[in-house]
Amino acid sequence: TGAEVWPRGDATTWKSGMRGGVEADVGEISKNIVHHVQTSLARQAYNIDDAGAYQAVALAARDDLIINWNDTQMCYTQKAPKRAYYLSLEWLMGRTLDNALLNLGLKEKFRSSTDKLGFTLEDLIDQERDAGLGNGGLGRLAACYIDSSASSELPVWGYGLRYHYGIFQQFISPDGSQLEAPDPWLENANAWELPRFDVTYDVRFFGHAERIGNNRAVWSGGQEVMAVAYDVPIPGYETRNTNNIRLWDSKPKRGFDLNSFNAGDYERALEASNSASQITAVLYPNDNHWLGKELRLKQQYFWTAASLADIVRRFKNLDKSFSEFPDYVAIQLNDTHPTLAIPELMRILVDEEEVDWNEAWNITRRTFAYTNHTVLPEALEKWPVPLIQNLLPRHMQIIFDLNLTFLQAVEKVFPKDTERLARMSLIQEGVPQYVRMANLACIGSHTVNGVAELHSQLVQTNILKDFVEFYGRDKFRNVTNGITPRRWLDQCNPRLSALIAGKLGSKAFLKDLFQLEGILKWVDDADFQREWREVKHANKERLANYVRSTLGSDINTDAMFDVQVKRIHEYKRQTMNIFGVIHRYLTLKAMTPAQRKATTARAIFFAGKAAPGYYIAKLCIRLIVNVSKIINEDPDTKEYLTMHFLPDYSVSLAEILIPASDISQHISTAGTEASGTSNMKFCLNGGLLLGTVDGANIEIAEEVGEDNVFFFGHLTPAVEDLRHQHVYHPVPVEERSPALANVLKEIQSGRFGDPSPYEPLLNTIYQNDYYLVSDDFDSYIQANEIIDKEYKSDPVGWVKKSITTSAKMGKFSSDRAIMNYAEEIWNIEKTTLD
Ligand code: B1H
Repeated sequence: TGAEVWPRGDATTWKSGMRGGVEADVGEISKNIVHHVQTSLARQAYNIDDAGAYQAVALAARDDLIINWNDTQMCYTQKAPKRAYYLSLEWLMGRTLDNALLNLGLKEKFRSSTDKLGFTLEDLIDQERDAGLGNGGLGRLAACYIDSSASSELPVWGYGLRYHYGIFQQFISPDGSQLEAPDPWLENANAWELPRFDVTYDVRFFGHAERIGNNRAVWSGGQEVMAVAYDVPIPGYETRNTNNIRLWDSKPKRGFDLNSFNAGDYERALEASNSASQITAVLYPNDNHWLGKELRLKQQYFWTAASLADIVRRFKNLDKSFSEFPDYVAIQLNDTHPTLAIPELMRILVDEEEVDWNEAWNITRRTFAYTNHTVLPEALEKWPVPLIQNLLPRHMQIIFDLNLTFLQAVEKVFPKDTERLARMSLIQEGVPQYVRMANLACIGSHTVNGVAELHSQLVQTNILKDFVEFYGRDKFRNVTNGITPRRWLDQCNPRLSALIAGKLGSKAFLKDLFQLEGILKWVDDADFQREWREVKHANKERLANYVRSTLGSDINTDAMFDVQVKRIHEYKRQTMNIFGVIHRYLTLKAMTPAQRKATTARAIFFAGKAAPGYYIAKLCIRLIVNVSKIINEDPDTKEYLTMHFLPDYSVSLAEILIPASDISQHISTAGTEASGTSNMKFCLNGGLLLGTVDGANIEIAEEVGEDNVFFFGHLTPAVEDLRHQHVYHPVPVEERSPALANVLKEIQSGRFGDPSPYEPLLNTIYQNDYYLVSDDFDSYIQANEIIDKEYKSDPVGWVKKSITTSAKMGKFSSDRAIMNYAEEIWNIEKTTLD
């Protein structure tokens, strides 16, 4: 067939129907909303409620996103710049409407329009369900990065899975335990995704791989599953550039198991169909913990295979030789979860495209880069060889072949160093053997980075030390994490954003966060200090209202708001916080009423989910809830101390909690929290940081000044020694920290209800206390005493610290982080829509 001529038919007719840009006129916006009510929703003015109006407004905003999305993709196709692809198994997006309107620059116009139609924009925004396709920091980081990539006009696409069930919903049972319920977030219509039923790939599982010489093989048999693309448009702030997250949904292949079907064995046919749909059914709810489930491995391969097929197809449209692949494609591996992309690209190049093995390996290694997010040993992925062999026989061959050549190369540099070879091997020997995904990700990438300075150092000196010695230091980098100031300042804290904009004259700081420093000019200005405090107070009222309407509890908004919100994990030490609260309670109880009056009132908030299988973490929640029941009801102390566990922590709840905090806690055992990103969010919103010398806390202190953070606890180099002591020269808790021993005894006395359920939790401290709660407890209490004193006796000093902290957070914008990746790792350039 000859070249087709576009458009088909009459060009003028086409043109007259097309919109050139976004709707910028309030009247047009209203017309479009009403149009969606009438047609897309098949409803009418007299029967539309908030939920319906939200849908119509979302569809109207989506129209604008789609127009920008189309123009952006057209521009990327025409200019053919090098593109980066961010492969993440988690995308913790939260809500979209508010962000879409902000980034489109249409928020005020939509507000006028919904006002006219009789709805309050904030109420409609509140109708949206969170997209909870992630567990915690790793998934939220991906969401911040894709926002920053669009805002910075960088050609970046994300790839992920379209889980039908996101992170579980958390409830608290009457006895204080966490209960989990599924999160069927797609049960309401989702305006933010565009199904692409024409973009599909077949993904093979099982079968056999037959070598055909020249390092090639043919993989056949087994079963095939179809991947269907769903596109999620990602608008940039103050630019028409709109990037994309492509999420894959699994479906049975058309004509799957036709034999059983024809034979009337519908059950068998259905079984095959179910096992295909199962792949993208649910997000695994583990954070910082590896779980060796076959279905999880299937998810990983399904997603990497579909994504690579898509990327390779796009590259082939450029009509270039594969040797140029890395000049057009950069792929970032968000942790080791997508590491199968490395043998998959080898398979595509060698088996399907007939590229020579060594050339294919060069191409592969110039294409990938790997971000490590954790040094916790239990989080490092290791898949049993028999599992991979069975599910992905060709990939197992490729991994073994790669390993052989790799170890031969190591042997050349370090002859006869068998221990080193054993450590560096892609295969951990034993029965069964395991594939070490971090080693594979490392050798298949040109660059490996950690997510904060300290963490990047630990990666280089601990888990990948041998690889640094082999490859040299240049391959290993740091890119400190960041957060998007659009969501984490302007959207979640409109009052503060407006106050700052009033002083600086514009909202340009949302694009260049370093400009926040400009407010330091007013740090000593009494009026500005008062306004700053009023904003904080209003945000505390907003949180108090939320707590009143959800838990029914009253909160004293003059109390210091102390917040620890994050996944519940032993290394994050929520246990230390709750033990500290009990210590505070016991201290208050021992005081006279007059003494109590002199103390600093605190309202303490916890929120976070525990992995459903993480027994100790779940006990921690139970303890927090049950202690709060006693403390909050105690007439002696409740004026000075209350504590609340807010169920079902989510991005949307974080948006209420973070702006309301006076102090937030980031108290991981030194060397365990790779970065942390909520620490950045709290500080950006003027909350001070109570933390250990860990992760990004260290860099926050460097930026805002050590005087403006509250540090405590042992440093990373001491941790190993202390752990050694706990095992080999144990000292009883009573001696390590009498205060902590007293707290534990009070729990065991039954003061906070039946103590027997908590025994395993308390034993983690009594026994080897791996996370060093007892070693850090006293300095933790001291740091809290300093905080109490400063907050009460020096309110001006406090507000100055708050202003300074926020002002100095420029470095932690994800715009800075994404530019680091773009310039130093991906070698991609800004590609602006003309
Ligand atoms: C982080 C994870 C993680 N690090 C395995 N590692 C998972 C590991 O489902 N899994 O198997 C899920 C998540 N998540 C976090 O990444 C770090 O703990 C934070 O410190 C860091 O800020 C965040 C983003 O880099």
